[in-house]
Amino acid sequence: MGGAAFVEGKTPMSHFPESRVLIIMTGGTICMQPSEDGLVPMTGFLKNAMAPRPSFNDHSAPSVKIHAYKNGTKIPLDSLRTPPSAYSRHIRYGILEFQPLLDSSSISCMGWTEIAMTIKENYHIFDGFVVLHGTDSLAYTASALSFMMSDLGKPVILTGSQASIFALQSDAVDNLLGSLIIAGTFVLPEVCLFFSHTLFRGNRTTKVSASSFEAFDSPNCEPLAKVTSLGVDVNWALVRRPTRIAEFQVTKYLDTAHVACLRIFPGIKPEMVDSVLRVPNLRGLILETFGMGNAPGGVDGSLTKVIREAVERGIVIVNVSQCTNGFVSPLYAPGTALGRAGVVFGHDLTTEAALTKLSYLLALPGLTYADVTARMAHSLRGEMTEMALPSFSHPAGSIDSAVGRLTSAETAFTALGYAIRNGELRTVREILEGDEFNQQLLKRSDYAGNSALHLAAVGPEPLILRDLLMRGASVHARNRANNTPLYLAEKMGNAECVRLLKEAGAHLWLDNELKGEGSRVPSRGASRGVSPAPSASLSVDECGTTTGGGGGGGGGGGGGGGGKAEVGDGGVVGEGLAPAEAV
Ligand code: ASN
Repeated sequence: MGGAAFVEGKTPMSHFPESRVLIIMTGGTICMQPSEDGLVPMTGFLKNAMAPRPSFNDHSAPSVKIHAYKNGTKIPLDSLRTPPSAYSRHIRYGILEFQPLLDSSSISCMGWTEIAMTIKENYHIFDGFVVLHGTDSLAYTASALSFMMSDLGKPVILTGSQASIFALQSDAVDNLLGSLIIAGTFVLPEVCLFFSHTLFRGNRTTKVSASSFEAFDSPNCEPLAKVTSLGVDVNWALVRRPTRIAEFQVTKYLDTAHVACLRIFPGIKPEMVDSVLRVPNLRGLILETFGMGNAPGGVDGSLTKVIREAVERGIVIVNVSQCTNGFVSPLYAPGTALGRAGVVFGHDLTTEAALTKLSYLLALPGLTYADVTARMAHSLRGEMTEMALPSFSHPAGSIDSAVGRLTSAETAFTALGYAIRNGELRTVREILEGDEFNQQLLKRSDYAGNSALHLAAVGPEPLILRDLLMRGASVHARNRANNTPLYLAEKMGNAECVRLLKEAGAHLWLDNELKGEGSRVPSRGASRGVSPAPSASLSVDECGTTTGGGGGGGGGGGGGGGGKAEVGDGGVVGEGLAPAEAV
């Protein structure tokens, strides 16, 4: 993930655009230093831990200030930027530190609210967020944040380390650098956990080792991405996409005060379970059972009786497995008894996800007991594997002959570009029907970095734009000129597209963005059809979807200008992000 153009010790005039990432430092071993009282978190992480390291600081403009918001107040932050990554971008970042910094064993619902609200306040001025956090409760925090944040459109990446960044041998630099680069490069609209070169969906993770650098696993869900010597290999088919038009929202509170977790063991007495279930004001219990959801039946079924009575008192009881791998099933006889007693089967939820999901649902106003149990049994944020749905047939069977001859995603993307330009909603739908194409084409971009949504933003048919949004196209993707679909729609005066994009959470980056001021990176090859600032006459050809030149598709790099083949070989004109706004 090193930068091809970076020479250590030099401060090159960079031609590459910058992404902006806000780091939220909550504490944890990553920032700890030895003291008389053992390891304690140290403040000043940017200055003490990051500034001296060349991979975090290209010494381009050490005094540049950016701004961020905290509790409604705009505050200036020192910033640094990385050398250009393999994706031909710098990541400029600043840090907001918790006061006080915490060992993660002390994090609570208040800390989660603080993280979530900080992201909400700064959502419009950063491309992505990295949360530095101790590892001990990291999987709980990742799960909690995933439920608190709905309709997230930007990456939120949690990380930490097993050894302090100040230690000679540590995993801290790799974990932090990987998180920064991913957060600043890919529009991954999920709460993720990055550790040991692997990006996981946050609410699928669990801490599996107290000391190994491979501290986390996601036993029932493949990683979302892997970092290798070649770059970041994102499994786009797995990445969640928005399925409705809605703005990013944060639910501020979780009801962690009235839920508990209990691990079944051989010989457990019904009275023990009963006394937990009679804790005053208890509203929910996560029951960790054996294997596929087994619990001792008892000769007289007394455990089941205790559980049934609690359910009748309105306590939500969720069955999850003690095994890290696999899922609970109501197939076993005692399991069936639990099911009849009203226990919800949590399928392959981790305990961390089950506990935080239940706390989230119990905090939502107006939900009945039936609403909560129904939602517990279904995936809200990809935290559990849904039962298999009937698969769609291949699209080629149902579409007209021209499209039916498609042999590759590149050709399909070109066909999609033409259909968008011509305002042919039906053809657009036909091309996108079918799970395989649907997933790939929304992530693709042409040689100028335009996604299907960019093209629709300048096209004649707002219904196409709406359709793409409903299929999960990202409103935050940038083309190679660093422009978002909203910017292009504004520029074209497509009022309906502007309205829809804003409704879906899109925003302009700077007050002066439309004036095209202040943020341009010099062009190095302006003759490649990349329009420095798209003009009112912008056409699909200028957006680069024709079959000539760039070959109709830069590969599924995902947005944010992120695809390897999409960026860095000329004509890059920064418009959306100022290198760093002086405060
Ligand atoms: N005790 C530390 C914490 O969770 C462990 C770590 O970060 N590696 O804050």
